[in-house]
Amino acid sequence: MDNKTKSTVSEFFAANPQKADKEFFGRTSYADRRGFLKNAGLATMITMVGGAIPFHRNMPSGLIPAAFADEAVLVGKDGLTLLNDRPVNAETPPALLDDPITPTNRHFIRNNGIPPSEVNPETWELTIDGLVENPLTLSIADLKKQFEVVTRALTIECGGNGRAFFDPPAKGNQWTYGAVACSEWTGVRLKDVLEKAGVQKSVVYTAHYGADAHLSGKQGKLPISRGLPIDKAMTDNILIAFEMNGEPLHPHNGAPLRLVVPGWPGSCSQKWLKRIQLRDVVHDGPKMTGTAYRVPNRPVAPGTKVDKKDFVIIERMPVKSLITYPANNAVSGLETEVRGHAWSGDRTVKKLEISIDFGATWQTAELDSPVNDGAWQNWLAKVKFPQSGYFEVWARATDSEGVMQPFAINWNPKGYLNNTMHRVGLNVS
Ligand SMILES: Nc1nc2c(c(=O)[nH]1)N[C@H]1C(S)=C(S)[C@@H](COP(=O)(O)O)O[C@H]1N2
Ligand SMILES: [Mo]
Repeated sequence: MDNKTKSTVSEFFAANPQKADKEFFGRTSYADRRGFLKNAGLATMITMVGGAIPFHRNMPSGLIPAAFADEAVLVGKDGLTLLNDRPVNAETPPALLDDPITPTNRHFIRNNGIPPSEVNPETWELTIDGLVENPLTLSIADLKKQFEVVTRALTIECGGNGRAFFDPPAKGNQWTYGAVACSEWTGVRLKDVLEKAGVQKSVVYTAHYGADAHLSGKQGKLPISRGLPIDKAMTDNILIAFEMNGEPLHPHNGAPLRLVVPGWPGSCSQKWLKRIQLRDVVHDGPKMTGTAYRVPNRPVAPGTKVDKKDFVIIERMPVKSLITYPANNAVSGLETEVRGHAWSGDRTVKKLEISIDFGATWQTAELDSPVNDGAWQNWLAKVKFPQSGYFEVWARATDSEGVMQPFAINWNPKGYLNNTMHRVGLNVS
């Protein structure tokens, strides 16, 4: 299923309505779907179409309202591009990421398996075990009661964001720009919870387990289980989150509980979080080993075959920026505002520059400080074009260590960490 071309939701529903129902609405059978439509689902559908649906009882299973037939519609999401339907993977066009804080309906979705279909926040439990003094089993109410609840804007970017531009291509979801977001997360600090459990001296790594199912349907087989070096896990801005933008998490973004690890590959931020185990060896769960979320230990020429033993685990994400206004291919006047975001994992961005002459000259944009550690930074520039015609706006960020975004891709076999400059084409008149 990986690496397939984009499909529209209507094609997806036409090909296999039952499956589409399950993927989109979390229900399998026709009967369930009808139940779904009569209750919460109907309300959602009504919101989506903007009015009551008098004949809703007659709607066949798998029917996506014609009003949306050609758009990628995921309930509670708006305007995302569907890259894969099994598992659901969807990215956000840059122009829809313009808000300083990403609304939930614009937060991308990266699933490795099938999300749990029945989640009950009241009975959900998180276990902390392995090499701890006191293993803990905590409900969400316990988390809220026993630990300080904090709200922070935190950036999550998928390690494979930008993979679509690799040449030779790399297998996997063909993310362009939009596997990144900065929502406001509410939860408790991972560090506080681990401290309460009592981290034993021998611990070197965490292991995270979620409740999603493997695509094969095999019981007990996990789609993904990643972890963090214990020093990273004990830093301040990693959250065990139960709210996103002031509301319960979206089902595809990990409801009812997830980790949020800003600045490191999104895969560290386990969704549908059930268990954190502390280990005295580097975690070896699915997608921790082999070449998953790893890059060669040295720069390699495009197309190079690299021995597995020469791959290292990706830690912080590199410096990067996005232009969120204007949209690519927009029509612009001779003067326009240009804006976007910039980030660099575990660092801050100190400078953002834009060019309208293919990189010959650069102008410095106004760059905000992050609202808190782990949040992306918003930037803004006023641009004057000398005449009408086709122009490109390029943006490049430089981080607190003086590292700047490159023009060319730092190619690697699995298509990770593409932080090349973002460009948008404009028709100026
Ligand atoms: N349980 C679980 N957690 C997961 C994943 C997953 O498939 N299952 N995908 C990971 C990856 S690869 C990324 S990039 C982020 C994406 O978070 P989002 O879907 O909320 O945008 O979730 C991570 N957490
Ligand atoms: Mo990811």
